[in-house]
Amino acid sequence: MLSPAAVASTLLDAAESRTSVSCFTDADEAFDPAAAYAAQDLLVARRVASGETLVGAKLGLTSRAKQVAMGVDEPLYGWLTSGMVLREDAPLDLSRYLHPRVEPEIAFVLGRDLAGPATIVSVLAATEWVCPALEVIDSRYSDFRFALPDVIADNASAAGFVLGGLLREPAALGDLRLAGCVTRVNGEVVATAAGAAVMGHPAQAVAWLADRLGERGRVLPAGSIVLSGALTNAFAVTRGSSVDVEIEGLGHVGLRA
Ligand code: OOG
Ligand code: MG
Repeated sequence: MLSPAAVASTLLDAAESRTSVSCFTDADEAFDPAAAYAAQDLLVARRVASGETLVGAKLGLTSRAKQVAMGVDEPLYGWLTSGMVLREDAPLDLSRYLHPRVEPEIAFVLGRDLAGPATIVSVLAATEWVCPALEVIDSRYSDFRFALPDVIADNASAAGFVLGGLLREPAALGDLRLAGCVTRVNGEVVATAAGAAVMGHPAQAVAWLADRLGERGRVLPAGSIVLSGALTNAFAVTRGSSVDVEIEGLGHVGLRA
């Protein structure tokens, strides 16, 4: 039986050295989501102990597009730390990643604590701002292939994120389910979607997270940034490439590598 501490160390070392590791589920059939979240907790705690701060949380695999692409049919969550904060005006430093991919997301910034059980209504009531975001994901597993417990332990492939566009108060938003999303790579449209791609409504994904945390006696604190999960598949980034996303009502967010 793999210990959560050994799993966390292996993944932290892999991230540090930008090398890939093989899936833990290949070696140990008993490595399940509960064991994987225990490893994730330790991994995030070590990042915090080494000087990073917790800035929020992320949902993963909340859209059908992502679940099909990754071959995993359930959502998961992970944590965002200060070391993952990126800027739109600074080129993405590719040397920090192994095989980075970028994906379009809708971000929520909480003005109040959010506890489960939550609903779309309670999430929007606790939300101060909604804005467009790009997430940089980078898997520590070879070929970006994993089963659900592996990617949970790997903090949901979290590697970086940038918030952009307009900061919109929930009350000033139109229907987020119908918000169109256009993603361009090097100026070319590569994917289109609408907010409903994420669990029917992106706030539903945040409610799912609050419920999962509630089961573990945890609350999402005011000030948290929550990425609700990619609306479309992710796109590999290489030197010189640009990714631009526009979400109706929320504006533009972009990254250059
Ligand atoms: C897992 C993380 C997925 C999302 O937004 O769906 C994710 C992965 O695809 O590596 O962040
Ligand atoms: Mg994501």
